[in-house]
Amino acid sequence: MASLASALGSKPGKDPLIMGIVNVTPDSFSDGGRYVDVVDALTQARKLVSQGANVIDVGGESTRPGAVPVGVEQELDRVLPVVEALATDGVLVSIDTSKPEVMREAVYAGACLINDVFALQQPGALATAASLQASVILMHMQGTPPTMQDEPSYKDVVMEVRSFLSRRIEACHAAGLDRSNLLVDPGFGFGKTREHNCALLDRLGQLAECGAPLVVGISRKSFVRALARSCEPNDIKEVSALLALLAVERGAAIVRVHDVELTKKFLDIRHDLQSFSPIH
Ligand code: 7PJ
Repeated sequence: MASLASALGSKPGKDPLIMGIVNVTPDSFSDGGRYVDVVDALTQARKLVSQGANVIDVGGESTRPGAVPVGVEQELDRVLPVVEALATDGVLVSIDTSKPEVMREAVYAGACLINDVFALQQPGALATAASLQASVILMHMQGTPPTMQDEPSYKDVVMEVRSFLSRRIEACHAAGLDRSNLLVDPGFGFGKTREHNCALLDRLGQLAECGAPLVVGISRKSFVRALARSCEPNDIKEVSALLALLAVERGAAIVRVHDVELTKKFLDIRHDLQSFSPIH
């Protein structure tokens, strides 16, 4: 079976991976409950794979401010059938959760990557991830989802995010996680104003200095709307894909997106540009 490490590769200039987002939740940021049903979520996931997604990120709890918290059993009921079916298809599956029980069951069901917006800081998460030896995305967030957008504040957002991610890498290493299994993510929109998000994207290269592959999730976030100067779904989609391309140019190894087809189109053009260039 394909592994995340081999898909990511280690050569500089290696093609980035596209992570397709599948929410099995009634109240996620953008899907508005369309994929509540496990069957629908699976159909959506398979569609994203056919469009070129290399990894599918399956989430059962929304992190949107005001979202209703979900219990362990309910989250497991939502995500496990989807994880299991996709893993059986041979798809690389990421589990978007902060709960140790969900991490464990999802990895047992075939997930190869844990995507934790709390960077393994919730009780029991670090020890559980260490015992599973799966790959982990450590994401930065200032505050917690209910209030994180109230008054985000930084002296230098890029340096503070970088220092947090480096500290989490060290904490994970100390807990027994292999450094080669760690990925980092600045957490666009998680306790950040539009200016903070723009600074992070502009200086993304400085985050690569953490030494771990960079994951970037910008797709359809509210600062994309601001940059698009529009709320039209097509404009949001195009600007999301354009920003994913910019993130890759600045060092992102994985882009987490809703619109796989358009993102893939842009990344394929980048790939062709590189491969047709005689000096590359
Ligand atoms: C992110 C995430 C992100 C990672 C969400 C949304 C909000 N995980 N989960 N990075 N965002 N690693 O998709 O709009 O940016 S939920």
